[in-house]
Amino acid sequence: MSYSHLPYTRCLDDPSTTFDIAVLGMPFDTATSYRPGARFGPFAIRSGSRRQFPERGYALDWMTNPFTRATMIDCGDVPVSPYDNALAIDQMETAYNTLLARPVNGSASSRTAKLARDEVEHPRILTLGGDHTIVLPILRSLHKVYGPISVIHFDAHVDTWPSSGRISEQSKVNHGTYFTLAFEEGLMSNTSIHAGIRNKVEGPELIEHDEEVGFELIMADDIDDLGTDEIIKHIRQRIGDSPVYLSFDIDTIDPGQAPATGTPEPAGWTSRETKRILRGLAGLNFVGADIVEVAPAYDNADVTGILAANLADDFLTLFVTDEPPKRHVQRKRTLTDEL
Ligand SMILES: [Mn+2]
Repeated sequence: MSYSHLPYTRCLDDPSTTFDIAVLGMPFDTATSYRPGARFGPFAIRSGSRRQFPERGYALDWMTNPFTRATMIDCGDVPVSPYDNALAIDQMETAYNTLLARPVNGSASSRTAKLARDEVEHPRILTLGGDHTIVLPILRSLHKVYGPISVIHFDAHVDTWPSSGRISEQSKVNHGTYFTLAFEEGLMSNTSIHAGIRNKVEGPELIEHDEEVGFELIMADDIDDLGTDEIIKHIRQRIGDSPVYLSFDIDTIDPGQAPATGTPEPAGWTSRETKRILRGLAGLNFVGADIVEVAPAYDNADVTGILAANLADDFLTLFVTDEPPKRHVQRKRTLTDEL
């Protein structure tokens, strides 16, 4: 089945169907440090989207239906090698390059042409992971079109481990090092930001390294001191007008609400808080997005798959909206009247 009942086409092989936005699965999980299983993430997210329909896609919190604002399709999954990570990363980059080079359908307003080096409008891709390593081939591909870009990285972990000291070239590339490698390859501008961080590291020097790689840090706890509005403001200021990629690790969300992931960390944000922050990011220049690290073998009653599908709808909405929605739906009576 396709994501949110979108039309499914084998668009990697067949260029005849044009689109503005594509959903693409990357079932790769052979660079994971703890619990494996995110290769089944694309399946779980599509399965979690069964109750989402484009014709009933009007979200009251957004006050819009993203599916009416652009031509969207589900392109299925990239065939990735489960035996050879270097080959798999190459396969993912080739697939992303292929879709990024397709002409847009043109039913949506121009959004990426002003950001692209060739001044041509390029499609946007929402990738369903996969472990977080998939971001490296994606950033390599986006760099060819946009040059260095910013990243908004929702995660419990910084994913900027140093790449040195690993025993082989292949072991350097994993779901904790890919941002360091992306930095070393010049794929990112120095204006990226993490949100939701709460992992333990070897020592404070790792945070200095994180800054070198180009990230500012919003800790999970910051939500208690700053609130969602200040967090939104921080992210928007950091990113400004730059082309920006949104990468969302499901472990951002507290494991009580999203247990099905490879490296769960207690004391995360709730789904409601996170969705509110996401809505506040509308209007930034998004050139792509992903949701990663969903590993359904650890799920209960599909809660993680359903949440991931719901968040994926928010990412599609971020691709097509120009500003954050008004905060409240108009009510006939206020709560104070009722007291
Ligand atoms: Mn991650």
